Amino acid sequence: MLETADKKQIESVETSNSDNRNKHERQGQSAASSSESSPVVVVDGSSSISNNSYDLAYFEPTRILCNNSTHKTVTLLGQFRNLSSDNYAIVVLEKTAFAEVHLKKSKSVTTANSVVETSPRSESERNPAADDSRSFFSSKSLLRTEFINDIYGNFTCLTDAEINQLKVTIIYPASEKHILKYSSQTRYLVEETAKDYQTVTLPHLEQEQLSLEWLYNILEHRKEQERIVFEDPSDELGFILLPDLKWDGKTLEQLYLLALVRQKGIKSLRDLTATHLPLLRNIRDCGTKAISERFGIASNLLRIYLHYQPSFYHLHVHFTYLKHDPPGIQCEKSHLLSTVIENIELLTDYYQKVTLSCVLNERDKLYEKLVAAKNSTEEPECKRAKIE
Ligand code: G7M
Repeated sequence: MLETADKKQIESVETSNSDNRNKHERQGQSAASSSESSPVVVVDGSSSISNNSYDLAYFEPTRILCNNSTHKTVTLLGQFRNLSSDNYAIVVLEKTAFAEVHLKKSKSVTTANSVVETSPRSESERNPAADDSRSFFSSKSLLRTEFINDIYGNFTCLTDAEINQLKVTIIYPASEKHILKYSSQTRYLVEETAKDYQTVTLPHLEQEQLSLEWLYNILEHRKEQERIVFEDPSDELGFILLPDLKWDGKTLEQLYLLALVRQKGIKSLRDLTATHLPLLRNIRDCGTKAISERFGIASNLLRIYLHYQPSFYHLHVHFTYLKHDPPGIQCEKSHLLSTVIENIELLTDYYQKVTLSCVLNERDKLYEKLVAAKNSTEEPECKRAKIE
């Protein structure tokens, strides 16, 4: 059984990945300017599969890291037998939301034995999510009756595979840090004071953090170039706006974009002062304008925010559709851009002074270090409430 993968196996997976991570991160650093060095590939039908060939038929899952029935995602650890017996991969399978365009009556004309398409097939193959010739209400949908009781009926439905796709994210080779990040575990709320940040968090980040290679690849147009929605190339105010890894870039109902700032060295909310206000306002104004023009979604339908703690310490801003609830929008993690701007306008060093609450996984080294630092200064236990 996957769920009961024994501890020994898990330990060997993690040791093996730790070795590979070190190897990989060394390679990543030395290959910073290579266009073929990214280990992260989104398999969404539109992006190229770098120099690796991913085939789920070769994937052997060894452990379920997380099975989230709310978000309808399952995260698996395993190996691609056709790639390497040393490296491990994380595969995230996600059932996508319904696109409203597929909830209208099919534009196809149904005859006794065939379906005649009314729009060119090439477009539907390129972008099925935006293809309004496909519909759940067509002859391709087969209802199987579970039961009918009086006026109530339950059915299963086999439908047009093109509009019933899974979004698949693959991280390969996955490091120990990735495995931890993607594993379901108990999370705790921590109050990080300004002093904690200086004495614990900052030294921790200088020692270890997730590689920013994927992000520099985007900023330097080595990867995901065709996905860029908007770019301001200026050194000081510039940023790139593009679909987040969590979005397929097509299903409007799940719109999720990320603004990556051009400036290097702004790690997070903690570094922001009044000098960054023009940059933050530029991201807000140009980002919302670009989304309105490209996707027809007005600024008051967007949730624009920063994470604290983020996973990646290079400043970036999340843009998500208000009617979509992706992971990471909870109040213990998100800081609305408008509030961030307002706070800094009131007090330039607000984020250097304030105590910030954040949620950390129980096995996150930063969590262990913050707790140890608090225990050594006898911080009362009540400051760390457990989150179910
Ligand atoms: O604020 P935080 O660091 O938690 O968020 C980082 C965001 O970057 C997440 O929403 C990820 O889904 C997104 N992300 C991570 N990676 C590795 C990639 C990537 O390779 N491409 C894109 N487009 N987004 C990514």
